Amino acid sequence: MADAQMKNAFFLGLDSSTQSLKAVLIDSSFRVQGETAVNFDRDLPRFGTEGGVHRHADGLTVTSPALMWVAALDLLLDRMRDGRWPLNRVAAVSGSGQQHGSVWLVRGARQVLNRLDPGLPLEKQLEGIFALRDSPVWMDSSTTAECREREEKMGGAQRVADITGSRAYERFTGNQIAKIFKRQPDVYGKTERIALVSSFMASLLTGDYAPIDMSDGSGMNLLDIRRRAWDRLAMDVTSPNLAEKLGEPSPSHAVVGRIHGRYAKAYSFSPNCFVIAFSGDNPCSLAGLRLQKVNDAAISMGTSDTMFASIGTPRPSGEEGHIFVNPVDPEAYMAMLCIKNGSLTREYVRDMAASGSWDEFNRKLESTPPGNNGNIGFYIREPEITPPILKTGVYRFDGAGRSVEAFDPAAETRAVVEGQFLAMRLHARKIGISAEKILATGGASSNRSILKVMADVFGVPVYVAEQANSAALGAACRAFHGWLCAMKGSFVPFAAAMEGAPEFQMAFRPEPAAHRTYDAMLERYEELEKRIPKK
Ligand code: XUL
Repeated sequence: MADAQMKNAFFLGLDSSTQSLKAVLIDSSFRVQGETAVNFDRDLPRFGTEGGVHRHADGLTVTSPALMWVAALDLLLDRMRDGRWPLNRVAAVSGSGQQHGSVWLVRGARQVLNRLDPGLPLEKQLEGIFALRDSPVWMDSSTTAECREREEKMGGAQRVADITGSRAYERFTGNQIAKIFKRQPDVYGKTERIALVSSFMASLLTGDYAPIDMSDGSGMNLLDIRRRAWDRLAMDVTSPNLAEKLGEPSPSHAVVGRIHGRYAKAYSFSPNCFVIAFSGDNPCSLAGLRLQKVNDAAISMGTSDTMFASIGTPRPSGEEGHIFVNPVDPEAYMAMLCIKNGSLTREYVRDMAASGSWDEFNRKLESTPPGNNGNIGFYIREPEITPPILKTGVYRFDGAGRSVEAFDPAAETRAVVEGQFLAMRLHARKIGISAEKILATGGASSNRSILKVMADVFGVPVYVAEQANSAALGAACRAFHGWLCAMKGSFVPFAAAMEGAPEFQMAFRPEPAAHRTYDAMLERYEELEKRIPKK
């Protein structure tokens, strides 16, 4: 039955990221049939965000208005309808969300969701459901005190990592919850449900509280990643009655409901359309890039840069990196590093050293030799996550290890790109990622000059996913996978579900001489990194 239905079916992936809400529609041969997006700053200027967020005066707190995500969903759906997408043939929808962000829903919100009206904008219907108007997002780094407290109460950073997959991190939702419980007890008290961005977006579609999936749920410092259940101690040190407010976590491939009648009426979705658990953007990218073999790694270059890989046995580090439950294989895990100084930092150097032009940036980058004549730079424009460097600043060292004020513009362009990949290689090794091939994705993956440095630093072939939106595409693939599992009545391996998906294109093989230069440079980089002021 599944095979016959599959031929005519479409699968929809949404990606609620920091700066935009995107949609990708695929058919059952994984061909992209539609793409559209809502950019928060441009399309919803009344929310006053910059890059999709509000940065608060303390320099640490970063939030987004939760209602903006609601308004964005209607706008996105309108665009799909106006673009005549065959929404009536969508068999399943799933989604991706920026990780760690939390949405605080007030008592009674569930009834409001249940009763969504097709005739009214979502924003009007849902403006009253939030216990907290401004949702903390992953860029927030205001919870250092809560992190230290968690590590102390749970028996140290390594112990927290052993249980939850990561030591306590400022942006991880459990620490954000602990902060709100402490500083805004009234908000905590009136909250019925705390959702992640991913599960919140799923809730808008099902018209009910959708569960947090285990993969995105691993980014909270609350889930026991081996038992795949909330950890009692981690919950107890956070806040009272938390399990009730979070609900039970669900496997990432599970059907969490059918689409609410509102969307059937207003946008002609089939009332049978399944909603598959939404997950985090990095887990969804792993699905979109089909990383299933151990040591197949990906580097995603967006607002933040991340590097991740599927792994079999988790070896969490009490110092850095993350281990999450794998989003497409309930037995496996994924390892990940998040580097906050990603595209905005590359753009800072482009503006400073290459008159704001990528062409000029690339020309300058290519005019310099691998190894940059020994020059190494650290561009910490935002408090950094990997390695943890809270104090912002730019640090430059010449070939003799002397601190210098500036490089010439060409050296500046190479220093930022080499520095980012050397940091990834160094820190990925520490959480058990030893890449044998790398799939590049995200905005900067279309920049071939940058990809060449990536191949040479890691010494492995670099492939590109022709679809730059790997999180949205991954969400669509997960919609397909979840639907297939539901139709077959049992778990179908993701690799089998994805048979027939197009191959990725190789962009570069490493040049052995350049790679040797980087082998030697890595040690110097590690030494210099220790000299950077961290706080
Ligand atoms: C991952 C992380 C970021 C966000 C951005 O831990 O914080 O990659 O998911 O979208």
